[in-house]
Amino acid sequence: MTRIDSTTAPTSATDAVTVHAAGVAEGSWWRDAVIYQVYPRSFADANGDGVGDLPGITAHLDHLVELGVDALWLSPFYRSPQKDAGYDVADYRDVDPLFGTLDDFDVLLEAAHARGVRVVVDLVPNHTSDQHVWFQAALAADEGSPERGRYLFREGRGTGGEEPPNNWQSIFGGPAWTRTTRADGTPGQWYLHLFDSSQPDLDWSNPEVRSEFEDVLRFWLDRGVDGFRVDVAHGMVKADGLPDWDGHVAMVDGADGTDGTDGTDAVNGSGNSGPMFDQDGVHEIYRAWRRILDSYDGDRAMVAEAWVEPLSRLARYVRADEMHQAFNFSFLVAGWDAARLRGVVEASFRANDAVGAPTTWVLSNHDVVRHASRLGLAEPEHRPNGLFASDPQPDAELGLRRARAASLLMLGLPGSSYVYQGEELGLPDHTSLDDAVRQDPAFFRTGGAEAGRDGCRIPMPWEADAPAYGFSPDGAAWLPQPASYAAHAADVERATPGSTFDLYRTALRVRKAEHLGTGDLTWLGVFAHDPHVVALRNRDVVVLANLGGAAVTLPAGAEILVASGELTQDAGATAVPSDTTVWYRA
Ligand code: TEU
Repeated sequence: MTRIDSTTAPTSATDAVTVHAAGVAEGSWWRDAVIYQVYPRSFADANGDGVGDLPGITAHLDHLVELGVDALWLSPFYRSPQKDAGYDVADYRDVDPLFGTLDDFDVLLEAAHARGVRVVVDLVPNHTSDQHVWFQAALAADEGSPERGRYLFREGRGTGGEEPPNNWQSIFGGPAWTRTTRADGTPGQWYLHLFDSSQPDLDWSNPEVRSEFEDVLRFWLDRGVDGFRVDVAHGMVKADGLPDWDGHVAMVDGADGTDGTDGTDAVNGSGNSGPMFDQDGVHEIYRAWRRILDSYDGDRAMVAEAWVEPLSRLARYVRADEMHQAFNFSFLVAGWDAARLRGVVEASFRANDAVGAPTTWVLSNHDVVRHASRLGLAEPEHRPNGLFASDPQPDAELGLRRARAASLLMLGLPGSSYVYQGEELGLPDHTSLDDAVRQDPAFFRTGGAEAGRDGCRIPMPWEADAPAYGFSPDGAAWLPQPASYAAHAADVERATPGSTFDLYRTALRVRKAEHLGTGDLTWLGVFAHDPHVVALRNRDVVVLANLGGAAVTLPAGAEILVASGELTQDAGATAVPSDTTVWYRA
């Protein structure tokens, strides 16, 4: 058992990480905001078609107010054939009938604002749907036409052009090129799609593409949104000539986000360093967008979804004249390892301090196995793209215990945190979905080798005893919910002291009262190299996560503010058991 007392817990100056955030105006809402991701198709279904919708979100806003979040980020609800769950946009200025109408959006925005909750919408600029008028016009137009010039059409290689223009692979599996057919039935040019073939990539060297998206930004800013989450923000600009690349196009997997200079693992550079990612030219786009946002009142903000490492490269997206935030996926992939977590936290602050930006933290979203399941896997640092029923199943109890501890660690860090719908209920993934109901294009494009992301996109359980756990009025649900969701239903959790909802609600209240989001960080020296404990001081609060097997005894008189699990007693002193995080004042 490790014991902390005043003699063994020095906090030397070298352990302090000052969070400068020099580029942030005093009082900027996003600097320390807790932002809740709503995945509209799975949040709440008001009209009974089995797919969530905007009126469903409006009807459940009080859940979010009770939770205490500052803002919502809505995944795409725009007109779309839904080939990639709305990340294939056919009309950037309209709501898909599946989700409601523009009026429904205005009602939601007003209702959120009336409750003091900001609203961030998703912008998908790397690609459109193949049903977008631009792409339809491009297919109908001649090779070399201005219509084709908005996308990346190229001649094939080989004598008859039968080979793709380069060797790039789609992130969802298979080639990143699809060949078109001419009006006369003969094969024509190829077009690039980093994702599904229904998601053709735009050519961002074309000024018309730039001005169109600037106009889309204004459309939503004029409606009153508080900001944008920018999809694939690292992918819009491709290297000149679209050169071949033998790397593997994938999400970062198992890297630790540091730049390798602090003694931890070097960067896993295979993921996103290819000619389609993180090109220098992308930053000029964000500078132009920043000027537009700054021309509006109300402190509008942008967050980059950029799977970029090391963190010093990611920090370039949050330079003072670019984005406000970038998702810290290095934290998400750090697994459940004290040294790695400390390394990522420290590297994050150092990288962002260098550009005067605050940090963000995230553990789950609609693209990854939820952390309540991920941290229950035998190797939590390895992040499969979904799970099959035939895979080794996560330990649900261990996963939830660790997830609660991980969340309380995250929420105790200075900066802004993202919470994915359902994590406040401790939801696991559906890890045994029938393949017949899967919808993620990644499942199909990998020929079933990857399960894909459906398991983390299961409709929310609102009421334990209602059909579809209250997701829809008559029990319809676009994906089946596992039986385990009954115990996690919001009505049960809201009323149960010590539930995961109760933990998040308490943590958010204390976080706000103690101003932890704008604090600084000092590592507790006694644990600075501990293989099992992450312990830091943020303002007057100590955040201590015990990832090891043995309990950690707290100093006498420690005033417990919130704990992710039951604490124990050790000779009259409070002790933190395995896989538990505590906030205390000492
Ligand atoms: O994700 C971008 C991205 O890199 C991830 O999609 C990741 O590679 C993928 O989830 C691996 O399975 C964004 C969105 O978050 C995602 O939902 C979209 O499918 C994708 O862009 C295309 O728009």
